[in-house]
Amino acid sequence: MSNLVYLSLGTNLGDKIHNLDFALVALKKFVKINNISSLYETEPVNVEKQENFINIAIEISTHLSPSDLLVHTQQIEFQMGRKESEVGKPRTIDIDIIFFNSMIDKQPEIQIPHPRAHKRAFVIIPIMEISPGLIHPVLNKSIEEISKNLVNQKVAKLENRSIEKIK
Ligand code: PH2
Ligand code: MG
Ligand code: MG
Repeated sequence: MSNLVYLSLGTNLGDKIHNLDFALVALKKFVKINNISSLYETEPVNVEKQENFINIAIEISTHLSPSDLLVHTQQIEFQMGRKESEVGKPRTIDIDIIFFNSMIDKQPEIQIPHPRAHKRAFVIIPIMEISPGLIHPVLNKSIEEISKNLVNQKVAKLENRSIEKIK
């Protein structure tokens, strides 16, 4: 059975649009990408002063399990120069699994839905663009409803830029 999964991608180091492009090309080799949000410029949340991020959300279909998908996304992160020690540091790419069907799974190594997603406009606003009616399986609220609590976080849609290679 194919799984419907939402991923959040973020970058705030180097050529950010190139980084997103590179990650999407890599992802496309093992999952089907159904939809890609616009690019959003976002202020860094919960990290010491650093450059703004560009964040996007994508919807994918995959036969992979959550843990196998995580292995693949982490491989891309490491291939793109991520180091284990980089928690809270600027990064070329961060790929987070946000929703996996309507699964609820709280293991130490992988938590679905992503436990902080609903508090972060940089995750929710891009997902809202591609799937506003999607229901958060823990909160039992739509993404659109959740977004109403996040109005004071700065998230700016980049109107005239997009990911060229994939779209
Ligand atoms: N990722 C973080 C911490 N803070 N802030 C923004 N704006 N975008 C991110 O992707 C982001 C963040 C940890 O993964
Ligand atoms: Mg993250
Ligand atoms: Mg991550």
